[in-house]
Amino acid sequence: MSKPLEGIKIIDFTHVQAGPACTQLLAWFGADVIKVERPGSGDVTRNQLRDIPDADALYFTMLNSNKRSLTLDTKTQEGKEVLEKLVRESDVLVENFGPGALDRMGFSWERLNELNPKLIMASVKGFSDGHHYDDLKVYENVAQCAGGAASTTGFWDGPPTVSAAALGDSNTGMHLAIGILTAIIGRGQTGRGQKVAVSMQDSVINLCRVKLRDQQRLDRIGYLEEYPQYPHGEFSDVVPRGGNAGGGGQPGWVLKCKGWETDPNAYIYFTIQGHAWEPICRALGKPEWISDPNYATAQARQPHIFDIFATIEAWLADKTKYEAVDILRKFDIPCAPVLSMKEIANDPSLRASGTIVEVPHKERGSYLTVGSPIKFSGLKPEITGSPLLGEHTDEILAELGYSKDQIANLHASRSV
Ligand code: CAO
Repeated sequence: MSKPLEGIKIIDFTHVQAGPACTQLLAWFGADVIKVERPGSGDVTRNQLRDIPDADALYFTMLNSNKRSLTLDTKTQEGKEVLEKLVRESDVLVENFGPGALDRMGFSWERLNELNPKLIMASVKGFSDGHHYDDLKVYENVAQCAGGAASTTGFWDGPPTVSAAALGDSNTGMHLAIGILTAIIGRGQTGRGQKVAVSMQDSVINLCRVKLRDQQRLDRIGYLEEYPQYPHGEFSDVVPRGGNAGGGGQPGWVLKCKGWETDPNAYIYFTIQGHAWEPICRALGKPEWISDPNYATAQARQPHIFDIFATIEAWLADKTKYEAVDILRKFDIPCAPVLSMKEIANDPSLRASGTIVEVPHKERGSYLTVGSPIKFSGLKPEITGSPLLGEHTDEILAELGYSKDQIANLHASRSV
């Protein structure tokens, strides 16, 4: 099976999560991704949260599959020369260092462009260039707070809350991947590379657009009818935290199922889609609600939506989350069980689709990781284990034209 990105060489100067998530995706689709790491230590995540002594941590292995690893100290003269050669032969350089780090290293965009005008340089930073916070270093939760996600997540009587989903990190990496692919297509038209920059704040905001929608509605009419605060509670002048309310025109909530007292995930998400009201009433054994004026329209239901959810919960009390979904799916009701990570890890459908895969690793044995969430008819990405630190150093140097003696000298000077 052909890999569409085969032949694209990427210098992967990334670390932690945002950058590595981007380059891993491109590697899955066939790009030759060369992870450049500091000799001796490498990406900090190799050592963070280790579960097996002396073996790369899952934090690293799950973000760096399908890549090759080159150790290179880019602060030595010899290291800089190797990087320059690599830049001349590559299509893309991806980095997510702190602000200014690449410039300090001597590889500003201007310099890279001079070395290879066809090169695409792709950067992740916490804030966009020129933003009043553009000097800040940023991690996941900082971005979620700066991007509007935290102020609108959680319950109204609790503090701003961050999501477990990596909205700041992996999400930014996915935006960057789209930018890189766009720049590659652009290069096909102009023959020139360009700089692609994505900020973590901007990427979070892009996912929080419905909350920006809500802010403008609130400014105009003073209330938001799909939030739990409506119609009995108070609205201030900012979008409130709405708990588990549905974000669109369909009310929904997380509802208890059989066993919730002891199982923290014995819940389903239940959505009341307007046109599905009749099937919902039939599923619940409440056919009288179909034509009752207090229930028949979405507007009539909203003032007592939590009473309706309580009735549904009473119906769910003797059903497991799986049994409930099996009944509700027959009535075309949008719903799903709340799945734990353990259930996801063992889900046969996710294994069959390649979304969760088990791959071999030289030190760890096999480990579980994510496969491509994007499915193609003409490509089935094959996920391989992450590289050991410097595993491909000599191989990559030889490809760049270094002789055995020169490679030995680079090792001796600790530049690789
Ligand atoms: N050889 C020599 N030096 C190297 C090197 C190599 N192969 N690779 C990196 N370095 C050096 C850099 O040149 C830089 O040195 P200086 O600060 O002296 O110029 C340093 O290592 C890296 O600095 P950093 O600021 O990137 O690292 P940090 O641990 O202090 O900060 C982070 C980490 C993530 C907060 C910061 O990189 C950042 O804000 N990145 C942008 C936003 C981002 O991507 N955050 C998401 C991280 S995922 O949660």
